[in-house]
Amino acid sequence: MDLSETIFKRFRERIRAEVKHLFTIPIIFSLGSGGGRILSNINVSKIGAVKVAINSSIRDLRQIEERVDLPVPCGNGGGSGMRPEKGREDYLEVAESIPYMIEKACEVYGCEEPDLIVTIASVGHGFGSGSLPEHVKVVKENFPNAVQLVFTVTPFYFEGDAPLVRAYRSLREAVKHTTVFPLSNQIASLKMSIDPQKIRLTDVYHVVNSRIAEILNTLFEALTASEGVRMGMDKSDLRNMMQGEIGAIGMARYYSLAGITVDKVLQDMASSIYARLTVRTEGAYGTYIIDSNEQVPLALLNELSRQLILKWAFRTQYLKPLVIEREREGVSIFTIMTNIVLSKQVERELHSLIFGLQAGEYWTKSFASKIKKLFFRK
Ligand SMILES: Nc1nc2c(ncn2[C@@H]2O[C@H](COP(=O)(O)OP(=O)(O)OP(=O)(O)O)[C@@H](O)[C@H]2O)c(=O)[nH]1
Ligand SMILES: [Mg+2]
Repeated sequence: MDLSETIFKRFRERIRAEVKHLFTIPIIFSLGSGGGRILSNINVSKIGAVKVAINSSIRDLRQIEERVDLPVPCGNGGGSGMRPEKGREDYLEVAESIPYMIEKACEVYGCEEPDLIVTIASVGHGFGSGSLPEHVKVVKENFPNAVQLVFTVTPFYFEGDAPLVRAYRSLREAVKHTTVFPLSNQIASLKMSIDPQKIRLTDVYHVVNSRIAEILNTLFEALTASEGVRMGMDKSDLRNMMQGEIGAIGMARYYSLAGITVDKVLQDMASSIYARLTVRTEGAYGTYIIDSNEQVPLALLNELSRQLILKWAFRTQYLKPLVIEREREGVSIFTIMTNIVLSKQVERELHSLIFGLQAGEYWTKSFASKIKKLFFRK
């Protein structure tokens, strides 16, 4: 064994000994019917989280009750009728019990306090849209030290302009309290090459839900790794990175790292980001996670960092990768980017709506002015 290898080995062992940080995710909430269906696909057998589905529709809760731990009905049980104000009222009936649920989940999980509190909401109709801003506020006020990871599915364009306006109105309020990761149904279906106008809606939902659940399951698995952490990330690193209104997460998965180029990784990560992003001129905050069944070569880390800075406008300030090497199937690589402005995202989405960048995306000018008023009023 030559000298540099010995030093490298010692270095590796030292990093390993120092890193104890893996995040606790004791609870995952869902808000709304779509949110509940995605939550029902989340696999918590390894991460140990309690799944809590909150909704004003008892019928929709029944559909998933076997695949969540706690269905929480509210309102009159018949849905919030596409009225966000009603959704908000319905949620406020149970809002007080949210901190208790989180504490109980911590007890079950065996942690003092949560590192991460996850929420998956579907916005565009009544309950999800109305409850989201209240929910993120309650969580933030009661658990100021926890990092909130909030995912929201947004409507397909064919649903009409009202759901989109409701969705963005809800997001606009929610981002005052925390960074939100939007997952657009429209963009997801386009990037997965499914045409929502040709295939039955339930099938489209099914495909989109499975894909989103796959991304989240793999992400949670990495964030809760209990071994093999070669280069760690702390709760404060994660918190620092959650900047600005909007964030995005991209994932690439391979059987092995052999023959994988960084260009390919970036391409694959970009194709799994279901939002139209415009990074602020000051750049994006973010980092990446590699959860691998083989040793990760330094060259890959070097090149990935370099390209994210060069091509994705990442600032280096919070760029602290999480590198995990352990027995598992394949390699998963994620990027988490934040510090994106909601109005910029809407602007880009509007652009493709109005000018029809993709078939089936054409929309009217009156809709544009409606949604523009939401964001671009001086
Ligand atoms: N990906 C995905 N999106 C869904 C699903 N169900 C609904 N959505 C989307 O989520 C948005 C909100 O719909 P719901 O979740 O049904 O609404 P809700 O919050 O239950 O609202 P109310 O029923 O009016 O109280 C819609 O615009 C749909 O496009 C689903 O199973 N998967
Ligand atoms: Mg509903």
